[in-house]
Amino acid sequence: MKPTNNSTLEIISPKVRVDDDFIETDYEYQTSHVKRTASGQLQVHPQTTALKIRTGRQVPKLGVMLVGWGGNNGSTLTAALEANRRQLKWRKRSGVQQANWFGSITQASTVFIGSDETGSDVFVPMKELLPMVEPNEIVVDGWDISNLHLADAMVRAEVLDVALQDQLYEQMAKLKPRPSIYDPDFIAANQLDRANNLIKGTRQEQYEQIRRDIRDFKQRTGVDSVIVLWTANTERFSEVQPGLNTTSQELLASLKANHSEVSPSTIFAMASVAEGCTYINGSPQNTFVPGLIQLAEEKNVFIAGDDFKSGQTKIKSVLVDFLVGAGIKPVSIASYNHLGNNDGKNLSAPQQFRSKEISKSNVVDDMVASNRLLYGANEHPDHVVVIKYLPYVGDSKRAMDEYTSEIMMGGHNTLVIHNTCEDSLLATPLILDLVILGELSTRIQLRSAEKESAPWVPFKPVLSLLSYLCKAPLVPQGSQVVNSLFRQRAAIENILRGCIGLPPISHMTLEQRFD
Ligand code: NAI
Ligand code: DG6
Repeated sequence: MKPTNNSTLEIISPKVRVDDDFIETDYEYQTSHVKRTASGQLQVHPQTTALKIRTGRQVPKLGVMLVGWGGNNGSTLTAALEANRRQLKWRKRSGVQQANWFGSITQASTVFIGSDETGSDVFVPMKELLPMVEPNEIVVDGWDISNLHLADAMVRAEVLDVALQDQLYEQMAKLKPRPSIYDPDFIAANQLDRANNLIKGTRQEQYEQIRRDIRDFKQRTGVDSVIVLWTANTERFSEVQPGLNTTSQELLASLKANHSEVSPSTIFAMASVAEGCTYINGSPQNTFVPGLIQLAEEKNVFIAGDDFKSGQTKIKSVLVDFLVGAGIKPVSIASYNHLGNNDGKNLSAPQQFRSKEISKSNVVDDMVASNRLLYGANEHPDHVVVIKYLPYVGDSKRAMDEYTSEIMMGGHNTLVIHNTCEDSLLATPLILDLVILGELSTRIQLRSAEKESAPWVPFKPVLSLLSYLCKAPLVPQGSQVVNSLFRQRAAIENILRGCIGLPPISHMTLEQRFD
């Protein structure tokens, strides 16, 4: 069985069946259930569950609607899609550069498959594991409170080389963001001069307009499915209160009553869910108030977020995992950022900074909690996050981190990291992965193999599989938040492997360690 038509991979297994519609596997899911006894003993019960997993093979024509389309990320994604589609090349001082998707796990990373007869490891591109949306086929549209067309938005962003911008300008000038919802109470006051492309009316009327926009996009382009993704400015947190937004009914009533605490991003998410479209939040604010989560659950529509995990936080979710896993105790983490793009300008306002501070700060919690040999029950490393707006550096964000850890016998180890990069060139490939993996997730279902009549079930509406790409992963109620990048990636790889009948990667390599 070849998982995709152009895959170099062929699975030879009686447990995998393929027809025109599905790849179906018989899968033994092995896990351990732990019980705590009254005396504090941990009883571990290894469990094996017989499952069937199936993945739809028909890849839809995917439309992506970006909220904040004319921003640095939105314009860079649009330019990158076009540049890759046309396989553009351009001259830089250092030579000729070709369009690529570096930084995307689906497009530019490989997955370990097994060892060959010489004992060498064999890897294949992640995108060859299962049928996935091809970036060149994605159709983009979106909204922005600024009316600049996408070519001028790309120029304003100052992210891409000018020689590339020149090749894209004419095409991108044809793309114009739809008017959007502007509420100056939610984003920084310094964004006012961009706000010239607005949907007027009450919140209910704005919601109806967004729903019409989604339907209009579908109808004009003929896309089969749409994902809506927020890459607009970071909003302040909205209040969460009984009577306002703690249930779906409350939220719908608050929308109708034009309640001032229903944020633009929550209106977009409500409209997206009502249209049956997956909604992804690339910013830190609490768009997903409890009433919104309930709405998504009632409609069985995916929601995922929060906040792209692109640079400093990604490293943190590797480094702290490594330190704690090595039995070393991080005791102080200081993270400074300065950047000069519009994101930095918006984050220079206290309430918007606070949203980002929260999302950047919780990232070490689960790793600290995993090791009670190092940390007491309420003990936590000191952790500060500072962000400063420095216009001159533009999109070239500087992130400086100092990690101090306690090592043996009261010794100390301090690591200092300085990270400079174009922020939007790290975030854009994540947007691509979010929509590709988000779409793929709609085609994966599993069921118990024990009863023939057991129904196929999809992932829960809160799509935690995308945690790898998010700073503050939203997970279903009662599930554990996992921030460790290694564990997040392992979840993606092993689920994709399970879909084609391969076991999880254990790295045991017993065949190489025993005769
Ligand atoms: P940006 O400021 O360049 O773009 C945001 C765009 O959203 C602007 O064009 C603005 O006019 C528009 N906008 C604001 N409110 C809107 C609304 N209600 N409806 C429609 N459009 C609206 O910011 P950038 O750099 O593109 O980042 C976007 C978001 O992604 C920010 O919230 C940022 O914090 C978040 N993010 C960015 C990362 C990165 O590495 N670039 C990583 C993690 C998160
Ligand atoms: C300042 O940190 C600006 C932010 O928007 C970040 O650039 C963005 O959230 C990326 O953060 P990180 O921690 O993943 O590098």
